[in-house]
Amino acid sequence: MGDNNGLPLFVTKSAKGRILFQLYAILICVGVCLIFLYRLSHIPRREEAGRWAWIGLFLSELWFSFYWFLTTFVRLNPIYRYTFKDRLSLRYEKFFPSIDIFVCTADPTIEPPAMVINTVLSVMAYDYPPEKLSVYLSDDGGSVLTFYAMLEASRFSKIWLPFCKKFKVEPRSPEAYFRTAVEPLGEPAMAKEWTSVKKLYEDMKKRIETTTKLGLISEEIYQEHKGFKEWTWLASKRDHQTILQILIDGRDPNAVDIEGQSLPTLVYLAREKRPQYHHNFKAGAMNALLRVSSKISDGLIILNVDCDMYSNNSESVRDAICFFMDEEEGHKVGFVQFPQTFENLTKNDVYSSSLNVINEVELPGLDGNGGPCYIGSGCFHRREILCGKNYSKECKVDWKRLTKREVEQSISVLEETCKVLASCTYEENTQWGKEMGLKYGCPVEDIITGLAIQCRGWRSIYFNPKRKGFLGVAPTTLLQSLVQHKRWSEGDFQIFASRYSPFVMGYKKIPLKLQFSYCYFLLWAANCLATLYYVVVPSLCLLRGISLFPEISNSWVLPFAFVIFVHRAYSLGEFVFFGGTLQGWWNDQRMWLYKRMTSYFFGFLDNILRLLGFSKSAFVITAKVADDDVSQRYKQEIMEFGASSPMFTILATLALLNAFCFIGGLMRVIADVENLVWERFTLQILLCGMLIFINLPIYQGLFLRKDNGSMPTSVTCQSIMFAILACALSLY
Ligand SMILES: *[C@@H]1O[C@H](CO)[C@@H](O)[C@H](O)[C@H]1NC(C)=O
Ligand SMILES: CC(=O)N[C@H]1CO[C@H](CO)[C@@H](O)[C@@H]1O
Repeated sequence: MGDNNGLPLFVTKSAKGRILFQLYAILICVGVCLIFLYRLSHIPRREEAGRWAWIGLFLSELWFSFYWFLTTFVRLNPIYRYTFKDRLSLRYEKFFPSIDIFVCTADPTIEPPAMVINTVLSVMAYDYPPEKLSVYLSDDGGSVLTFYAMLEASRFSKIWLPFCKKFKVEPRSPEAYFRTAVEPLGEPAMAKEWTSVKKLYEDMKKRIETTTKLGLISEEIYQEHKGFKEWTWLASKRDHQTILQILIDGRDPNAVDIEGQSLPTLVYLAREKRPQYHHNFKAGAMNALLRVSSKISDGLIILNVDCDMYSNNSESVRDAICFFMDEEEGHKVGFVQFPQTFENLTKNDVYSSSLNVINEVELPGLDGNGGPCYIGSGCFHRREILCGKNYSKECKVDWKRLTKREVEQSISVLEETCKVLASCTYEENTQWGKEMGLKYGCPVEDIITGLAIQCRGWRSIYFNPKRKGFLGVAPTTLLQSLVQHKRWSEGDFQIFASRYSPFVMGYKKIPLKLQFSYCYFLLWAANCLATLYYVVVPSLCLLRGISLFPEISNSWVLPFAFVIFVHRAYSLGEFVFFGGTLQGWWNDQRMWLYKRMTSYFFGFLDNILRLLGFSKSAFVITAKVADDDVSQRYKQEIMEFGASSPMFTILATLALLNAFCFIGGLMRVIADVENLVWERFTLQILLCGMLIFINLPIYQGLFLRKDNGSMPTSVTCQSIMFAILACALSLY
């Protein structure tokens, strides 16, 4: 049998219906031009009221059109990738590269150890030769509880890995598997084994959760592993020595599972932390892992996953190396990015956390325009590329010729040599954080790291299989979601306004169309001003009796109606085509608005403040556990307020403001109905009415709901005051 040499290991396909999309784009373009024509030819004269409001509206529309141009640009040429794992296996099964998997966690209260080890176990159980697999956990919380959980996981893996093979378990996170799986029928012996493993898992989980709740390690457990001694001198999570424990040494012939098969290497690392040294957040942790792993297993490929993103597909590694090992294209590939997908979404996805449109349309679009960005989790890199290597044509790797470097040292010597690599001072006067490893100095370090790799000449690949490779936990409250987006948009905009901007760093290094596509994401925050303007000014003008749109009987209404209708219809079509519901789309529209009015606004503001030298950007982790009450409401898709936050004050104020303006405006046109005043205000009334309609959950939260998730009284009072004040100011 031939090994079908010459056939590629992956194919790339273009999206269908591109002509239709181009047609849509041209139509919108024409509509927008007509709107501009109207705006320019109807500017109110100097002495008329509303001249400035008009000009402001025009500027907002200019911004929207520019941003629409970016979104369209991203969508022009989406591509989709498909792999051939059978060909890979035939050709290379014996020559697979070694893989190091990095899992990062930062705080045992926000990221419970029981969840972390489920991720760890799921990646240990990849369908891949175990001697070529190493799993590293970086614990920036320096928590003995996480270490204890890892110790438990290292023991449980000896049962779990053979169990996965025997029962063809999918997904391989025990929690996710046992949550839905039912006991297999058939042989009683099999059923018995299945039940006993389930029981073992549940016992382990209970032990970990009890210990976590207690917050300390019992004397009994303390004696079980020498590693616990490290915590005897631990001052605090911000001030401690490096803790490095190799829990399973894959080279050790005695490290086998219950069936006698070898096990992947498993390492726990809490890098050194000292108050006088900046730790550089996750980028710092990743760089420490890069150095430590280079001494222990030195895997050629590196996968990094967030601790809440378990592997949902045991073949993802094989998928990824199809790209790296392809004979024609593989040597150009720098990294392979999987999408971020979530398991605990509700049907209509009330906070629009699914990222479906980004995952299914925009990232394939980026891939078509030159390569997706690196989004921090679920990404496979080649080690040397992550460490700063430039692309050249001679970079072709002969995977069959690669010899594995053997590490001779004993485990304790190895642990000692590696500790130095994770110390605070190691990076002083080196290129780490600059030319090597992940870059420092930005809250979204992943984006600039990916961009830098592309600028060094490497191609990146976006791979979005039907069955998702990694599943995480989506935010379950409105505030979490808004804060998360604030962080993203702020960091993105910070990149745009720095020397890492794709137009500066990528100049002549990546295609212009990719530079523009990056900007689509980097300019999220900049949308806030135009949106806020559109939400506030037309409504206030309605209250005051200033018309800003053409009369309903005027034919200039047509371009407005056409653009709004076609644009939204396209958005709805796209959303539903990729598995959304109608209600889900409506929720998505609402979140679109809320993000722009709050997250992006604060992200933008913080950037401006930072540029002026005021505040420093701080990294907030989003909580991944929720109490019962909150998750109950989440399941019922009731919007969660419940905390006082300036974000909510803004949302509530604007919702009330629109309600007041709507009532005021209606009264005005009804009073003057015989003069056909309503004709001049129809579009403004519609806009205002639409905003009220989309804000219904806010009015409920303000006035109707009595549960803990309703709007706090302080927010209600403040927002009523502000809204009345704004209306009064605009009237007088
Ligand atoms: C996760 O994997 C399971 C099978 O193991 C599959 O049924 C499910 O569809 C996957 N989830 C996603 C979101 O792809
Ligand atoms: C961490 C978290 O909030 N998980 C929730 C995800 O959603 C499911 C139901 O959809 C809940 O049961 C989990 O508690």
